[in-house]
Amino acid sequence: MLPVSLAIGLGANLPSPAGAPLATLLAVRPLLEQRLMELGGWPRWSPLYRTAPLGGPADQPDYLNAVVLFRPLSAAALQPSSHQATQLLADLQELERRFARRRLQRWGPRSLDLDLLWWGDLTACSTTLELPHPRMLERSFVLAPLAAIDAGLRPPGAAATAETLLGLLLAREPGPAPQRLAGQPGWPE
Ligand code: A4P
Ligand code: MG
Repeated sequence: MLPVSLAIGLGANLPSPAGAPLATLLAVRPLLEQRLMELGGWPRWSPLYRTAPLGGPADQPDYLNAVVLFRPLSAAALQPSSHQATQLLADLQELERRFARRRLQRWGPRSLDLDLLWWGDLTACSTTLELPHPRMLERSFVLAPLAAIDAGLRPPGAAATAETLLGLLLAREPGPAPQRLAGQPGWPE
C-alpha cells in the first residue's frame, strides 16, 4: 500500500478541441502533471480504460477513464488546507474549460472530467468541494485504474483494497467490466 497521497480521476466521452477523447487525455496529461509537480513529488499514471457509461442518458458513448496518483514529497503537501484543495479544484475546472467542458446535465457526456478523489486525509463537505470524492468507491471506472497502479492500495474511507472492492462491485454490477487499453506513445502504461 502506498503512503498517503493525492488522486485525480480523468474521464472523457465527447470530442474536445484536441480531438477524440484519447487525444484529449493525451493532451491534458502533461498539463496536469505540470500542475501536480508544483507540489513537489512524483505521479503514477494508471493505464487507460474504455468503460461503459454509468448513469446519465442511455445513449451516451463509452468513456475513456484513468487515474493519476501523486505522492507529494513534503509533509506539508500531504496536509493541505481546504483553501489549497479548493484552489486545486479550480485549476482542474480551468483545465476542463480549456478542453471545452460544458455542464448540461448530471452524469451527462463530457469532453473532459477531472475529479479530485482525495488529497491526504483532508475531508470537505460543501457543494463546491467534497473530499474524499463521495462516489469513488462505487465506480469501477475509478477502482480499476487505481487497482492497476497498486492492487494493495486502500483508498481513504475504504474498508478493503481497490482490487477487492473492484471484484465485489463487478460481481454485483451488470454490464461490461472496464477494458484496459494497451500502452501507447504519450500514455506508456
Ligand atoms: N465537486 C465537489 N467535490 C468535488 C471533487 N472532489 N472533485 C463539485 C470534483 N468536483 C467536485 O461536478 C459537479 C460539482 O461537483 C462541481 O461543481 C464541483 O465543484 P461536475 O464535474 O460538473 O459533475 P459530474 O462529474 O457529472 O458529477 P459527479 O457527481 O462528480 O459525477 P461522478 O460520480 O464523477 O460521475 N461513466 C463512466 N464510464 N465514466 C465516467 O467517467 N462519470 C460520471 C460522473 C458518470 N458516469 C460515468 C463517468
Ligand atoms: Mg466531475
